[in-house]
Amino acid sequence: MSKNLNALVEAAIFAALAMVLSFIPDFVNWFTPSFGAVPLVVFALRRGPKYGLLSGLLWGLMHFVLGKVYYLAFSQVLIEYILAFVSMGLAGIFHKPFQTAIRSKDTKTAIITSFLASLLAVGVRYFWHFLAGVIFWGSYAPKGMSALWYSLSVNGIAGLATLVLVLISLMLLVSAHANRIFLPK
Ligand code: 218
Repeated sequence: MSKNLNALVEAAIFAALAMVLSFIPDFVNWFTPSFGAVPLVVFALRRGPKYGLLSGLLWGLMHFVLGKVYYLAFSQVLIEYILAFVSMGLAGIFHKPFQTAIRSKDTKTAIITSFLASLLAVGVRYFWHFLAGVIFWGSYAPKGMSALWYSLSVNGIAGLATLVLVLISLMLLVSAHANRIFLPK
């Protein structure tokens, strides 16, 4: 298989993996971390931003196919299921310094660059959810709480929880099987 095709197939596989993990937990709770963020950041660091953004887009689109879209408005869906999920691929911007560090067995630099990649990807994604929260989800706020504070607390907690989850996972993967996971043959 050509290198290109290999990366495309992997983009679809990692998006599917992310989508499966999005079913944990199987009830609606906007505070819970996004488990699917783990394979998506791993893939973006493995293949770079172009394929990472594509995989994020596929992950977002799968929500439509599987009926997992929470629809309040067209622009809200565009922000939360296209822009937000595509943003996860931004982690791939760090794939060159990250891969150089893995190749030279510089675990410390690899972990630092993977942390920056995660911070960027998860940060940008949850910024979109925060924005959508302020504009569209304000009526769900508890009585007396402003839409801004409600969105900041909900998406701040979910974003931080996601970030912690991704950071711990990357630390384990980078220190255990980095070459096999992050360096394509
Ligand atoms: C305050 C608030 N509540 C709910 C949402 C919707 N939201 C939050 C996080 C992630 C996702 C994508 C599906 O996992 C959605 C739709 C919000 N933005 N703000």
